Amino acid sequence: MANQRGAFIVFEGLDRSGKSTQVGALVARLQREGRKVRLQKFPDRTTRIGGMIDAYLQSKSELDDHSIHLLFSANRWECANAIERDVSSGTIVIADRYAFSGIAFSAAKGLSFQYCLNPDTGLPLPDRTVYLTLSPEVAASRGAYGEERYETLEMQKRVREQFTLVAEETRRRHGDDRWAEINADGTVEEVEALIWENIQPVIMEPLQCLGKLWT
Ligand code: T5A
Ligand code: NA
Repeated sequence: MANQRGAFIVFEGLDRSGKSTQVGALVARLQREGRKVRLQKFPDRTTRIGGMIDAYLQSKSELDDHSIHLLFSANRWECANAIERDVSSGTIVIADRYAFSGIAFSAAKGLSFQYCLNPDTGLPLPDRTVYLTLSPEVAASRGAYGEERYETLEMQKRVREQFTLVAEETRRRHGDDRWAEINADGTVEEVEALIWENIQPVIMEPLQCLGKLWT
């Protein structure tokens, strides 16, 4: 299977659900196994558009809700070719957040769901999205929210509701296999084991062509 393409796997989840912790552990594990793997964080704050997003999230600038929504999407589009190129050359690409966060956060602010979905249409379709859920009790036990915009209890509650709709939409358009919900209440090692069990088949199986999101 010399020409097998790499999988494209996305991690989404509520605040403090441990996305970055788990993405880091998974990348390290795949590297130890000798797999070609690349981590892609969204927002990618290193690009010029990413710099504008970073300033907004830190409340160093103000932007209209539509403008910032489109910037988040543009930030994904500027990375789309690299994702396609890497998976087709056999590299596994692991993304820490993606278009699903884009919809959930902007719709939670009151933009229409369909408006939020549109600009990401045609982006590389993840082979699987792992959505990490956290019970409100465990979330509260992980300490205070950070300083960034959106890190309030009220906003997180609305985001959680929107993610339920995002999950339904993804399953309806792309099938049940594309979206996996993992309970992230356990220890880092327990959650890591659940994730590995879930995504191992996706990484090992030969995959069809990379699909296009929302098409
Ligand atoms: N956004 C993003 C949009 O509005 N539109 C978009 O299109 C996109 C892509 C920045 C913001 O941008 C918004 C969403 C966000 O509000 P970000 O930079 O990904 O996005 O957000 P972060 O603040 O970095 O991520 P989170 O706060 O959501 O944290 P993580 O990555 O879920 O959690 P992690 O791994 O950093 O862990 C949090 C804490 O918990 C501990 C960790 O050590 C850490 O202290 N922890 C555990 N503790 C106990 N048990 C476990 N199993 C634990 N796992 C982790
Ligand atoms: Na994170």
